[in-house]
Amino acid sequence: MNRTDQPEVAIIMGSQSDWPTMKNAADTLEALGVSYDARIVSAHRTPDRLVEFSKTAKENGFKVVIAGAGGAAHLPGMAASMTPLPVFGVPIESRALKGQDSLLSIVQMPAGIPVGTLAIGRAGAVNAALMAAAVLALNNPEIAANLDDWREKQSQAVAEKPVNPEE
Ligand code: RP5
Repeated sequence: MNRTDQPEVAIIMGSQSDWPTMKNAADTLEALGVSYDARIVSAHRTPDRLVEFSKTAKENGFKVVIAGAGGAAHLPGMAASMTPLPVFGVPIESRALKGQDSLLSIVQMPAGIPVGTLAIGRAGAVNAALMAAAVLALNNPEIAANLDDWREKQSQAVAEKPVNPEE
């Protein structure tokens, strides 16, 4: 569910088909009490929407952008070229090349316009949200405390000894 009260993080993705992956970023932000807005913005299919979003993202109140795309994944880099906000890129696991195409397209930005690139797929989406929260936590004690709690719960959830699957 999107939170609409002045969202701090924009989650953008190239296609509806990216949502099952990018929802992991949304769910993680939700768990950390970070407001977000999620929308489909395709570098190839909706270039005007990309320009409009990117050029107004900062003035619209966003502080961080998370951009997920697959294949020839231009979305994060193009968005980064048109906004001064930090952009974290999530390579979607593509069918043909298992996301290696997405990863290389996003990570290999030429010097001058950075995209903070995360891992392929779910791990990247979750970690992009954690990175966004860490950025916001620098100036937001509530998010900082939520992030500390989240990490503490993660540690507590790890058993000290492995169990056999059949037990
Ligand atoms: C990219 O093309 C999207 O980010 C998506 O990962 C990929 C495939 O899109 P669909 O053909 O599934 O819409 O722009």
